[in-house]
Amino acid sequence: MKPTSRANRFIELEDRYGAHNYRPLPVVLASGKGCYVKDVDGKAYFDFLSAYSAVNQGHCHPKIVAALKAQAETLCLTSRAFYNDCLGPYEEFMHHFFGYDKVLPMNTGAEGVETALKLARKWGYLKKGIPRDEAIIVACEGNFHGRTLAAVSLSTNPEARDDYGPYLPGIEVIPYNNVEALESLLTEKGERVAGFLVEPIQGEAGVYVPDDGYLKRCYELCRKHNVLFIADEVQTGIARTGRMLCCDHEGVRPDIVVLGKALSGGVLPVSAVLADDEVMLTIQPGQHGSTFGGFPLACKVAVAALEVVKEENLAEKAERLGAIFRKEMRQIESPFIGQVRGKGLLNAVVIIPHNGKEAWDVCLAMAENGLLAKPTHQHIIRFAPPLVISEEELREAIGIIYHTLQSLE
Ligand code: IF1
Repeated sequence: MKPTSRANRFIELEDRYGAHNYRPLPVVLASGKGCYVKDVDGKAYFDFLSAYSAVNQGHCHPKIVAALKAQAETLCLTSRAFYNDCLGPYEEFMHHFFGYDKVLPMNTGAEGVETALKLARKWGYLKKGIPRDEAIIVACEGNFHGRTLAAVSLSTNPEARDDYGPYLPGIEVIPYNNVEALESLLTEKGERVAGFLVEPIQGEAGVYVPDDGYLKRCYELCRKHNVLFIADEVQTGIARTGRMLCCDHEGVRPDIVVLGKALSGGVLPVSAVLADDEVMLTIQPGQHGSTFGGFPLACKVAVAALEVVKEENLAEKAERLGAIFRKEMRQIESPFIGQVRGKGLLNAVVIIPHNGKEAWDVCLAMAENGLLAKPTHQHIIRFAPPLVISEEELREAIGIIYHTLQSLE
């Protein structure tokens, strides 16, 4: 896949003037609509990354963009030094939508995770009675919770973590999808553990779906040891996996939920932490905050984004189309296809190297044929289209994947 000279201009600019902390596919995008994006040469692609599940509602959803425009012309930012007429209604909306007493608004997913960890520590000291500065946060191997120093301190991925030390103390990392590991840790140190932080499906690890019942049993262990169960639903939430929250699949109601990405439909960085009063009210005025968190623009956009999810039945759609996607992918006979896994429209295919080609080459060839997806961990491709994709479009996209794999054999 060779970028055109027009595309190359933009690639060279990023290369020359931008930090080199990414290695994008050589595609330069200029517009998007629903499940499609177009590059600077006008070529259209299915977007099967959805900005890592931030654009579940599709690119430039008219209702969300309308909310953005209207509020942008009215009032964008006040800071939290004053009240504004968007935040309260948004918080009430969130209360009814997700069923938690309160919401704490932030911007990025990583900030949401930071907030959840700070809340857990506060609660640990003020309510659980953990001796000061001795609280433990438990996380899982293979996790991805963002790029801040706390998130990096939790990470077991050398690429994300190395040479950013010294790391945050008070962290224990246990294997994912292993109830016994949590049980023995809590039996040994439970009195000092404030929270157990977990992704209901590990996205970055390669869409690793834990066994049925894992979340439920972990939740019960947390209850038994008076530990907060903290779900990082930044990627799995907002209908992506076929339920509003991925934890809903197991009937688990986390003590703290972190949301981000598609909470705004990908229009602005909007994140949120949900909890009940017993936890949320441990943070008092002046003890946490953000200049932009809960800004009027974000509040209006988030309400519109969540209404779209409900109005267009995106959770049911993700469930139904996801089942079709996995069934069809498993039927493809190709030496490249290993395991196919996922929930709803958060899916991954393990790519077995063949003919000297690996996942990156498959992604380049798919891009050539009009479908964008990104490899993770060299041998896995994540397939996560916007949830507004129709069954017909999904089947067309599967056709592109199929023909691409055939052409590489
Ligand atoms: C990047 C991965 C996905 C997340 C969970 C918190 C955050 C994320 C479960 C932080 C962010 C992103 C960030 C993006 C790539 C991406 C990613 F491959 F790195 F792991 F989606 F799978 N919790 N995930 O997945 O949210 O602060 O970014 O808003 O390039 O870092 P953020």
